[in-house]
Amino acid sequence: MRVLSSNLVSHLKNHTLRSAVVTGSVRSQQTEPKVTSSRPLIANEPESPKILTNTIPGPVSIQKLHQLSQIQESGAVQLFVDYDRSLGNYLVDVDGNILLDVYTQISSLPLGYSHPDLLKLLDNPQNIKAFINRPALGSFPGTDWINRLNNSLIQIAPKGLSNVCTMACGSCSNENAYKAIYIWYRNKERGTTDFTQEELDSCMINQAPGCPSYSLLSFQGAFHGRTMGCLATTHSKSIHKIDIPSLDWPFARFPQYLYPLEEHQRENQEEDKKCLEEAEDLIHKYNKMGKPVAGIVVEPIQAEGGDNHASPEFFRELQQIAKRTGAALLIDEVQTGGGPTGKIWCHEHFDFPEAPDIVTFSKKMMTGGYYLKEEFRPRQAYRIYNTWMGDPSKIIMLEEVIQVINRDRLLENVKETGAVLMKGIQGLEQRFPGHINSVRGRGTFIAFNGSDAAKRDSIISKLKLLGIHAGGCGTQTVRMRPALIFQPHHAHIFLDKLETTLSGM
Ligand code: PSZ
Repeated sequence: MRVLSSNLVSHLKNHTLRSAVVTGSVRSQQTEPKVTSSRPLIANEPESPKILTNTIPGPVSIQKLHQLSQIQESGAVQLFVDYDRSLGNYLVDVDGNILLDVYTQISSLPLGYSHPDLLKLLDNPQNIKAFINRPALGSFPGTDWINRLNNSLIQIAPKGLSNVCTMACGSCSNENAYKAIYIWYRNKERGTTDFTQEELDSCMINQAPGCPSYSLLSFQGAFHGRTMGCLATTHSKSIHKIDIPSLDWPFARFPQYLYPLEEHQRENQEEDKKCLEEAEDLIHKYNKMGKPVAGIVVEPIQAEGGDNHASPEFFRELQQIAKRTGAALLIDEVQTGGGPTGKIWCHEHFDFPEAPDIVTFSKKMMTGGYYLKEEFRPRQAYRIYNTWMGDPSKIIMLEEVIQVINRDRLLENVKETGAVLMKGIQGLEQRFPGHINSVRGRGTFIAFNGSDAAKRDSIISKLKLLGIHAGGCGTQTVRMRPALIFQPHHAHIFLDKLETTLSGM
């Protein structure tokens, strides 16, 4: 294996700081911010959080939770939201509490709540028809569908990926992308010949050769969804997997870095190397076992698993392993895509010499789906297909989201705000090393660890009572997932409340 000449530090932890310095927009430099920091992006947004109840969820949420529990399992419900009153970065709950939302519906609101430009879409009668006439897109696309795709998904396609397939959610994007990989792999093996009768017959009884014993390599700590195929590649929490039959597919260790990165370069490079060797060894092992590895699936930042980062060198070498072993490389950008890392696609930070084979998305992209190289298109219709194949109304919204991102320079805003957050949390880490550690991130996609799981949980619940709605991931991580309209003045409110929380511990 190529020796890794990584400089993790320059690419990861300080990434946000460095990029902000380059644009001259860090507050401490006292230069006039170049971007949007002084001008609120959302008119009439609340100025600060306001908490009215002694507990969150408050009494109204609790009462509704009780009612909902009569109808369905509701253990994951945190609170009920008043979406009429929620605006911008502020979520208003049914008890009237106003919370600064840095979790944003599990990282899925690009422009926060009730963005005026999205609301305006409903003034256009043409759009209303698109909202109420949901087509079976794979068979009956509308007149404007091609334009819509060109103005949205194609406009922001990762370099080198010219094809796109829309889907409803993240899991179904991954699930279908896995199928695209298997079809591609089998085509390579089969050459140009058609399916044999034996293949056609055996697939009907779930047997080889029609259903080949291919596998997909994933990573420990990964989250790719909860549907059957995806679940075989998800390794974040046992509660997601328990009782569900799974597949014998290989999974390798994902790097676990020591922080601060600048003090652990050697160990972390070593960690990259070990994980990459394990991945390549596993692929060879499974290939020999008769379960050829057709693809590798990986998140650019393992999100649910605890915001685990790996270096650009790790990802570039992983791509080389895929090439050497004939496997496809799928980058799951469901949580990282759409701008929170300061680029539309997180993998753009990795400087891949060529595009990954498939990139899946959902969440901030409004629609699910995946980009693919043309060779990953099945040659026959209906092999990757479902009723809706996405939803044109989501594409109309995405089109608008992209325009707002460009007009309001939201990627610059993310970098600038990310730098403020990173600097502030690092400062708090230095003051409260017994409470938090391992601050890391790109853009506003930032996380830090509590000293243990209980401390993390306590930080999140104390923050909530101070009006900050934050989320956790992994075993002891607090994650920041604000909208792209989260500005430096919001970051300062967050930092202030985090400081109060940590001081009181
Ligand atoms: O709390 C949780 O466990 C959740 S709920 C949704 C997610 C985690 N994440 C969704 C997700 C993801 O983060 C990555 C990287 N890949 C795929 C998925 C699945 O997307 P959905 O939830 O849209 O099916």
